[in-house]
Amino acid sequence: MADHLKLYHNPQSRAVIAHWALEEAGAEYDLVPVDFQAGDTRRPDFLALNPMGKVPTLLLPDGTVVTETPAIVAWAADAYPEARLAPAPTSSQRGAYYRWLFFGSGCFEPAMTEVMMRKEAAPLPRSTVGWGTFDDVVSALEGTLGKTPYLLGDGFSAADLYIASQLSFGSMFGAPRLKDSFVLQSYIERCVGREAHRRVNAG
Ligand SMILES: N[C@@H](CCC(=O)N[C@@H](CS)C(=O)NCC(=O)O)C(=O)O
Repeated sequence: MADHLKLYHNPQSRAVIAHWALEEAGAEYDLVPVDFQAGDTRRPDFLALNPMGKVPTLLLPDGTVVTETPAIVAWAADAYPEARLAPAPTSSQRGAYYRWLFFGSGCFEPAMTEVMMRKEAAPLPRSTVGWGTFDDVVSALEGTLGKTPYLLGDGFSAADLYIASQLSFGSMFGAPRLKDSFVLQSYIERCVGREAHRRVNAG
């Protein structure tokens, strides 16, 4: 059993999103460095925690393991309600909150993988793949964020933390449209300008 939360982490990975979420939540945690080059993710003790051999992986004090970045983000938001990162389950905003969290993993991430890693290939069939096209995904985000500063309106939530992180990675890796979108770039700036994100970046 761990005494604190333990976040298995690598600074060049999606684990920085989970790290930001724990910092926003005000959680006490230890970062456990995971060295990809040294093969840490393929070691039996790590695979026993996460058979996918991936970070982020979060170990709770009671021995529960949480994997998958949006699950860790959502867990942190609910486990530390005083940080106000998620609307209450009964709030009228809860549906939109789920929508955008799942949009991040179910639409943005695979759409970006397709557009960045299958550049030469014909697009996958729009009506069959769950994300339609990368253009559809970007337009959906721009449509909402062109009207309100955050996905749920005026207030930041864990859904923004996840989506802004993905948009920021996508911009960094040169995904189409993102860098040229004033709406999306100002949204990223608003989100990553938060104190908790600065603390994570400062190491
Ligand atoms: N579905 C996972 C993906 C996690 C993932 O792909 N992590 C990569 C780094 S960004 C990783 O751990 N790679 C190391 C490896 O596969 O050995 C999530 O959303 O957290």
